[in-house]
Amino acid sequence: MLNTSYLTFTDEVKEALAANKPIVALETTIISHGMPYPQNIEMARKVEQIIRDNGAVPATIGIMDGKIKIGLNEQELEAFATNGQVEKVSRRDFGYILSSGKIGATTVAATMIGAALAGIEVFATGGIGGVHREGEVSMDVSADLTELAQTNVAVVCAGVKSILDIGRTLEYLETHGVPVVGYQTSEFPSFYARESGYGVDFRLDDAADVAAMLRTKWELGIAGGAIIANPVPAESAMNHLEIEGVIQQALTEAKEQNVTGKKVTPFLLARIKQLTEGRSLETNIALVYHNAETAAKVAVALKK
Ligand code: PSU
Ligand code: MN
Repeated sequence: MLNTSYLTFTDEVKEALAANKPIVALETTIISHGMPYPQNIEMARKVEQIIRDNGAVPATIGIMDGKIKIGLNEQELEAFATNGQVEKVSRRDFGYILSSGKIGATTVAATMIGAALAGIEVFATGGIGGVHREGEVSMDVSADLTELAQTNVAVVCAGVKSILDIGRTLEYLETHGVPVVGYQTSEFPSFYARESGYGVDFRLDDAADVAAMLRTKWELGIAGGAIIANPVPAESAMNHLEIEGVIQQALTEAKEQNVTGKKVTPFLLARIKQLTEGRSLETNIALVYHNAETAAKVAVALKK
């Protein structure tokens, strides 16, 4: 049986769980390692408000003081946004970070684990990790993908950034039985851009249809999550070809500077922001808000 003594909840989340209200999980790696201060804390606060405005309760997940916190108060949120010592936590890191009392920001994989332990079925983020370019050589494949293969949480995201190998990421997800749903799109989005040149497995246009698909899968006992791919709104989207040049440059620099392992994604995000003079960050924030809204609608539909 699951040991819930490692979990703590905010009152808001505790009440929502007890009343079987819709809840949307949120990650902390995007706050600690994905965006600079103060945009990260502004985003973290507003994304929670968007979820409330759409009828669900937000649960930002992170690790502190030997506990997996399901929901963070203002002071805790600030710590994730400003403390330079925050570790990046994926599946492998739980035992160490909890037992050592360190502060750990949860990635998509780790947030899915926390959400599932708490009984939360829907999670909103920006983009997920995937198979890195040249991943067939480096074997750099995000643990987000193996988590999606086994943990029952739907992840609403704006697709996969083309800092990754989108084609191989989709192949990997297919092999592991992870459905890739296009929410109001037939094309898999590429984070900053609405297009990628790749399709989705199924297009669904209503949150109710997404909820029905998820409920059916899980009632069948088919374990694992799903990707609900939600393109960035057109007015905030970047040009696919323009961002590609920037990504190429950031990737070359990462290679030259021997950036490897879990440092790769934060390095690339920060470099892309500099190279686009902050425009990539604006797009990133806009797509997170849109994902929060969609995730709240799916969470509400799952409770009907
Ligand atoms: N993609 C983004 N922003 C992010 C991340 C991914 O656009 O902040 C973070 C997420 O937390 C994701 C993690 O789970 O990076 C993937 O890291 P890695 O590639 O090391 O698995
Ligand atoms: Mn990696």
